[in-house]
Amino acid sequence: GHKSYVLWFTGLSGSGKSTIANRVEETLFEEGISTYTLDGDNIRCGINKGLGFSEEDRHENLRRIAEVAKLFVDAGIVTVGAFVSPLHKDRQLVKEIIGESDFIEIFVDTSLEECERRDVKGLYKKARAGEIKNFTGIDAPYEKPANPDVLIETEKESIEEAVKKVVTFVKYKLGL
Ligand code: GGZ
Repeated sequence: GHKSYVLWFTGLSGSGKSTIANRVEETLFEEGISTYTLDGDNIRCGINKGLGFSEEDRHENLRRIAEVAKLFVDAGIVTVGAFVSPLHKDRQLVKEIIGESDFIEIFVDTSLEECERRDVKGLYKKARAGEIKNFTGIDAPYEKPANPDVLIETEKESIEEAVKKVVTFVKYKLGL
């Protein structure tokens, strides 16, 4: 088997991280690499049911995700995580739990203006109207990673280019 990594996507809601993460997983899978994706759908509805979006709950959400990701990596699976993970200290904790040498940080840098313009799920509108509290970018902070392993600027590059960039980096790390 190959060495394994956690590919940790961080970025605003609507930044495109899930879309890119899913295509990266597909591509790696097609190349015969075992992968698994952790995201809000399989985590916040399951083991983290009941956690909300306060700073404390996000911290606990991310801590548990990191522990789960670590188990997957120990099992030899390239593990993709796509979470807003807005605070530097929480991403730092995630990295420490997983282990720095197994952790690849990918910053999907899409401006708040663009995320709000896209507003795929209508959440920004609700947040502006005060119907959702503690919404990242509106009334909760997003701290940009200072030194991500991969930087994706969705307003300057296509999804295909972004996916290729991540896949190339990961394959290089895997020695493939
Ligand atoms: C941010 C929220 C919020 C608030 C619901 N703030 O675009 P989405 O819908 O699918 O992705 C967002 C997701 C964020 O969950 P995470 O587990 O990734 O967050 S964190 O890492 O901060 O724990 C969004 C939706 O949940 N959502 N309320 N208040 N995003």
